[in-house]
Amino acid sequence: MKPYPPLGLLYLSSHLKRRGLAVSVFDGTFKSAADFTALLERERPPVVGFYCNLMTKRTVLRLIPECRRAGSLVVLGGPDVPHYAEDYLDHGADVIVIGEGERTLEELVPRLVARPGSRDLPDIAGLAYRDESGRFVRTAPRALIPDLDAQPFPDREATDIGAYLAAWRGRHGTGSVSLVTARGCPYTCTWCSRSVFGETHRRRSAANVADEVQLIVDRYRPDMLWYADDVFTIHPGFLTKYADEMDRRGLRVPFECISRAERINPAVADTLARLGCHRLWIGSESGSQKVLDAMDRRVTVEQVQHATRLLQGRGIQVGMFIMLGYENEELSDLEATIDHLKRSAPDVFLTTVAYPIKGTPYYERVNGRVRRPGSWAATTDRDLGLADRRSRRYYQHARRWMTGAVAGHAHWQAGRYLRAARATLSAGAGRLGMALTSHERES
Ligand code: B12
Ligand code: SF4
Repeated sequence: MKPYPPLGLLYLSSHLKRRGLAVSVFDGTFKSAADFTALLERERPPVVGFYCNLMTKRTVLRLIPECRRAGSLVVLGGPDVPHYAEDYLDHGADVIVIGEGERTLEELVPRLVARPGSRDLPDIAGLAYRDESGRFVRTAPRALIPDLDAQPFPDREATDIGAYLAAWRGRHGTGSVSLVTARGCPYTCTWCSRSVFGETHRRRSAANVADEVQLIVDRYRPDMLWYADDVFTIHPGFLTKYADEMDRRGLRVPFECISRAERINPAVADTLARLGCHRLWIGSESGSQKVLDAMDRRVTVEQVQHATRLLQGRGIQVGMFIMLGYENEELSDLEATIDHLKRSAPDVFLTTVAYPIKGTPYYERVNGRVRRPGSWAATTDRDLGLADRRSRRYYQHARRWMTGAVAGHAHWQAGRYLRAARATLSAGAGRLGMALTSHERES
């Protein structure tokens, strides 16, 4: 229950409206499939576009036939489509948009509306489709939008931000709104999908971002912001300018963001505190340098621990993402991660078992051993396993071990001995489970 609206769709909506196209957004977060069907039947839109990522894929595949029954053409975009374009076309999509959607849709939609039956689209960059003879066509790559400041802000009025804030406040007492200050990340972490923006980085100016925040504050009065950038502190010069700009306007809204440990130094931590950062998430991933290097994370375990101290010393909470089950991870690497978590004491950490997303270097590395536990349509890349990796059950136990050991340590340090004992027992049960399942493999 920390929902955010789909920013990509809201960007597409504002862009297309500015170009004079009639667009409406169906945001499914608080709605049902029946609401969508009713809308389809009422409006019968000539073109329906869907945002496809690992989470929306199955719903999209379920709704495509309904769109076709209503006489709508189906266009798909988002991070999951570039590497599965043919599969999506085989499951009923008419056209796939690869990369940023704004300019591609601006050219594509009028063409589809004017000639719905035609698939003569080779001059529109950023597409994949089957031509009239059934041949798979991929057009030239779409150039990235050079000036993000020239783009309109996301069309938040096209969805119900009030419903999002109400959901947040009902559950957490505070309401949050998301925005992005940049697009793309130039780093090369092996498991990360950069299928939309590539390995590029473009950013908006400090004044342009502050204008958007001013608008968000005036219109929606959130208690918090979520900067959904890949690496919020990637550019220290931007951060300082942005903090100055916000100060000048008397704007200070608490926020959460994600960054990288080596992009945090004392000056950056001071600026984050000045801006109102309440929690910063770090992709810490592992306490084993061997595993971090294999992931091409380009960061050291010590840098993560140092950044955590710098941030917590300024009252900023630290959240960490931890990944289990990466290539060649041994028991000693898991032990190193527990040790790292005890030393750095993040305020919260979340664990994921590594999964190879198609198109990533990790996927390429393990390809051949990738196992899909069902048909392509019934599964997503989140379900992909590796032939000789330890079983899911093993990693469930490893999670229990990790969370129990780290919590036990923290309780012990704080003198909460009963809770420390309980957590340590839970860790022991996890460790035992690992021993009992260490012979199991995924498939
Ligand atoms: C913020 C974020 C989150 C947030 C909030 C999500 C939200 N509702 O806003 C949280 C933390 C909850 C989250 C969770 C997860 N996320 Co996430 N997330 C992001 C992140 C960092 C930013 C998304 C964003 O706003 N981008 C900015 C907009 C402008 O870009 P965009 O959405 O891609 O839209 C553009 C194009 O894709 C295209 N487009 C989009 N839709 C459409 C539709 C049509 C019809 C067309 C033509 C074009 C088009 O045009 C848009 C404008 O140019 C992205 C990485 C990234 N930088 O995009 C990952 C990312 C989307 N997440 C990802 C993943 C894997 C997840 C999780 C599954 C992780 C997990 N293990 O649990 C969960 C799933 C949660 C869920 N229910 O969806 C992957 C998706 C990979 C994939 N192949 O699908 C990404 C790409 C990260 C990565 N690099 O691997 N995520
Ligand atoms: S995980 Fe983060 S830092 Fe690494 S490539 Fe992806 S977005 Fe960039």
